Amino acid sequence: MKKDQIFAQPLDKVSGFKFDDKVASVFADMIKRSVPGYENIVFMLRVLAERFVVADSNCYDLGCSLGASALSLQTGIKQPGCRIYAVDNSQAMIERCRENVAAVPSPVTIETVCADIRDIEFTRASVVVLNFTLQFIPPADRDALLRKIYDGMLPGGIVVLSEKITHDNPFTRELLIDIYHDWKRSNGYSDLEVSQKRTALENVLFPETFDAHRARLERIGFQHCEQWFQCFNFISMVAFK
Ligand code: GEK
Repeated sequence: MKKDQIFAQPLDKVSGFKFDDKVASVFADMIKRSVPGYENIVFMLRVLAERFVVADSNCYDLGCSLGASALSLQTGIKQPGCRIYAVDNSQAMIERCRENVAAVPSPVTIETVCADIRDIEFTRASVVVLNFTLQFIPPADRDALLRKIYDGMLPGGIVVLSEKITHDNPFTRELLIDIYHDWKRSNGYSDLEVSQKRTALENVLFPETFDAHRARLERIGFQHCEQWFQCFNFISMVAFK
């Protein structure tokens, strides 16, 4: 696994974070050292898939990056006639995702799609995963995207939404960010790397509170929206149609 050193050297100007070739080539290491609980969440997707994927349905891994979530869903699917769509608008990610998917023979097809997740159609969806992807969609577009997902889902289907969150309470907000940065440093990132990455994400990743996410999901019609995982300011939710 190639080590992420993208922000290791001082940059004259820190530009907005992009999922380009440089990032895609170190992404497996980057996400493991930057998202607490990532591996745990990805692993659990197979458990959710085993329970909620029904025969002849579709699953969607939206913002699939290298395909980790799609591959986990694939392992859990035991029903016939299912297909997984792994979608990302980064060409560099999708190319690598395609290679990763091809390396794992399975009766469940994963179709890789290079597209903006706001532009795709959803049909007969039983499990839809947005694993740390909605946070990169402009907040003004989030309702429409989730509504479209809801409309394309089968009754009883689930959406799994993992996000970096923020908190209304300033004490909690700052404390969790601080502890999160301690964790990043314990994973080998320097103060400079932590600070330059934070700047790069400033106008790219827009976190919301858990309450805001739940309110949106409920407004759209999802039921029983629960948080099933949390590590510091990173959570994963599940909601049912
Ligand atoms: C995982 N889910 O390993 N349309 C399509 N893709 C997008 C869009 C968009 N509008 N915006 C961002 N992306 C993965 C990890 S990473 C999370 C997801 C992170 C894609 C972007 O190209 C990137 O690959 C992914 O969403 C977010 O389980 O880097 O924190």
